[in-house]
Amino acid sequence: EAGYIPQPQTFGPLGNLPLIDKDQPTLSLCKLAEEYGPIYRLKLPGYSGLVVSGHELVADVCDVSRFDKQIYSELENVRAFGGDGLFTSRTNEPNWKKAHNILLPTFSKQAMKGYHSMMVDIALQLIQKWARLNPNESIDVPDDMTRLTLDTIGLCGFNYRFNSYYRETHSPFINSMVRALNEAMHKSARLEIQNKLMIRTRRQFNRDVQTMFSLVDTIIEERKANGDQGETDLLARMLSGKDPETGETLDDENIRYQMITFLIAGHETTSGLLSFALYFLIKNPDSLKKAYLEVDQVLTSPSPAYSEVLKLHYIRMILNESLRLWPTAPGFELYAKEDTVIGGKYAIKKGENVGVLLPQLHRDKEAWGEDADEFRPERFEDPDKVPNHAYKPFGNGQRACIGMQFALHEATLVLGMILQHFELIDHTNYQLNVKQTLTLKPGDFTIRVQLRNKLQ
Ligand code: MNH
Repeated sequence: EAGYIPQPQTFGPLGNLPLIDKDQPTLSLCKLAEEYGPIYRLKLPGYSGLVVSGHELVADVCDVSRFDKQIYSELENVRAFGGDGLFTSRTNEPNWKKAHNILLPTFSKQAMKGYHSMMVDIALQLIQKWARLNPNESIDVPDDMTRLTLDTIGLCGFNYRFNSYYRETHSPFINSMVRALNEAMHKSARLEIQNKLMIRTRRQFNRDVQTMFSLVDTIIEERKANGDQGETDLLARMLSGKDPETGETLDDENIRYQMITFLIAGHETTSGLLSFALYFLIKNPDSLKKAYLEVDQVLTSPSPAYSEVLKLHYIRMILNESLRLWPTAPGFELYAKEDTVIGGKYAIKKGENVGVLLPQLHRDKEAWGEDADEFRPERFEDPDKVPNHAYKPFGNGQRACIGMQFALHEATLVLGMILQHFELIDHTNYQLNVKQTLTLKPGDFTIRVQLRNKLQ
C-alpha cells in the first residue's frame, strides 16, 4: 500500500516557515519529527522536500545509486565564498571529482602523521593558556575551542598562524566568515522581496566575501612567490597535486575556494564537537573517571606522540557518542536521481528533496535501544554493534566528510591533553542550551579548571 506522508500545518505562501525557530531550525525540525514521525513533508518559501529521521528510511536514501547530495538554498548562498569547493559543489561539476581525487590522500588516516606535530603545537597553546588562569577565572568553552580548531586548520592547512590565543578579538577573517555564514543561513528564511530591500546587509555580505578572498589570495601568492620550501601542508599538496585520472592540477580560483571551505568546515564543526564532549564529561562522572584512567595510562609525556593518540580508545568513544547525541553538522540534503520508493511504501519523485535529520536519527530507539537519549560511550566499544545507518555524523557515501580523520585525530589529541592536565569544574551547574549557526554548539557554556598536579 502507498504510504501517506504527513505535513505539518502550512501558512499560505510561508508554508511551514512559522513553525521553524530561525535561531534553532534543527531543533524545530526535531520537534516536528516527534509529532509527525520519521518522514514528513516540509514546505518553505523556495523549498519543498521531505524530512527523514528513521533508520530504515535513512538506509534507503543513503543508497548513492538512487540519491545524490543536493545543494540546497543555504548552501547555494555559501557558494558566494565556497564556490565550487568540495563542500558546495554539485557531484557532477568537474571540479568536485578532480578535487576529491587530488585531496583524498591528504586526508587519509596515514596523512595525519604529517599534521600531528602542528596539532600538538596549537593544543599546547590552549593548555598553557588554561594553566595560567587564576582559580576564579572561567573559560568560555566554545570560544576557546573555536580558537583552537581555527588555528589548527590554519597551521596544518596553509602554514598560517591565526594566533587566536594572542588576541582579544577574533581575526577579521573570522568575523567576516561568521557574519557571512549567518547571512547565508538567514537569507534563505526571508522572502525574496525582503532580501531585495536589505541593501546594507547585502553590502556587508559582499565586503565579508572580499575580506575572505583577500586573506586567502595573499597566502596563495606568497607561497607561489617563495617557491617550494618543503611545506607538507594542504596548500602545498593543492598546488602540486595532480588528478590521477586526468593529470590536471587545481586552478588558483578553485584552490581559493578549497581553502575557504577548509577554514569553515575545519573549524566550526570540530570546535562544537569538543565543546559538547566537555559538556557531557562534566555531567557524566563515570565516563569522566574512565577517561582519566585511560589518559593517565596512555599519555606519559607533555606532548603526546602520534601513536599514543591512536591508543586513546575510550576518548574516541566519548567523541563518537557526543557526535551521536549532538551531531554538530546536524543534517544533509539529498535529491532523488529517479522516481523511487523508500521504506517499501513512500513514493519519491525524481528531483524531490530529502533532508536527513541527524539528531533525530541518532536517537531512533528502534536502532539504538530504549536508552537512546542517554550518554553512553560504551555503545561504540564494538564497532560491529554500531547501527551504521542510524549513525551519519560525517554524512554519507562519496560526499561524506573528507576531513573526518583530521577532525577525530585533532579532537582525540586535544580532549586527551585537556584531561591529562586539568580537573573540570562545572561552576555554574550548566544547563544545556543548544545554539545554531550553520552548525550546533552548546551556548553560553563556561567551566573552570584546576591543574591536576595541584590537587595531588
Ligand atoms: Mn566535514 C562534508 C561533518 C570536520 C571538510 N562534513 C561533511 C559532511 C558532514 C560533515 C555531515 C557532509 C555534508 C553534506 O552531505 O552536505 N565535518 C563534519 C563534522 C566534523 C567535520 C561533524 C567535525 C567533527 N570537515 C571537517 C574538517 C574538515 C572538513 C576538519 C576539513 C579540514 N567536510 C569537509 C569537506 C566536506 C565535508 C571538504 C565536503 C566533502 C565533499 O563533498 O567532497
